[in-house]
Amino acid sequence: MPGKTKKHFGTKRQEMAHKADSLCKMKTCHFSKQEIERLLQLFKEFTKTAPNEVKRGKGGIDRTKFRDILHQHFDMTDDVLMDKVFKAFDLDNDGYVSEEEWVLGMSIFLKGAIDEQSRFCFGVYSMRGEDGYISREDMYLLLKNCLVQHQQEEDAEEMQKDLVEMALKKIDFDHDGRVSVEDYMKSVAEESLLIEALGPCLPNTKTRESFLELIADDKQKKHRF
Ligand SMILES: [Ca+2]
Ligand SMILES: [Ca+2]
Repeated sequence: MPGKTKKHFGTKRQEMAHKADSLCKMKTCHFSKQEIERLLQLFKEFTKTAPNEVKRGKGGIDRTKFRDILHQHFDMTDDVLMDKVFKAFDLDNDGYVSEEEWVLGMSIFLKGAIDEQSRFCFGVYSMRGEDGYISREDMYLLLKNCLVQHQQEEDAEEMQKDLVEMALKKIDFDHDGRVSVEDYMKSVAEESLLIEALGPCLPNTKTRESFLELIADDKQKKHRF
């Protein structure tokens, strides 16, 4: 019956508005209520093909889908880093990015203050959940992809080691041979370019702008054009 469908639709809208409202009030959320509603709509689209339990509110965006989103909307290509960004979004570590994790993660990713973003990048690089530091070994693995394949392997290995020592010198603020979150945040506060020192894990200006445009509320859109 058409009446029934309409009522159902209305309830869903209300539910979303209510959710957006409570997320909007959170201190760490930098979005307007309408932007959050757009983000929740996108979330719904991204999980459209997900199994029923996800649709019922458990789970959310899985690793593969999240990687697609980062690739499509944020030009990211490095699978290893994209998986780490996914882990940084998946705060409760259940293998899915939930609605709340999606909105709060995007808030840092797109609109975070420098200290929020450097903490986020540290989380990406430090492989959260282990010892809480970025070690020489972690840095070696992260920076490996930055170097173009060298003809002689021995030379390449030397270059990688040099690169790690150089990077460590810059971001190991207290010089104890490993990078803590404090080291990292102090280094970035002194030199903001260091924020993505170990590989791209934030949107660039172009992709940030176009994603914000995608979720902009109508008022802002009119203002812009
Ligand atoms: Ca999760
Ligand atoms: Ca240190």
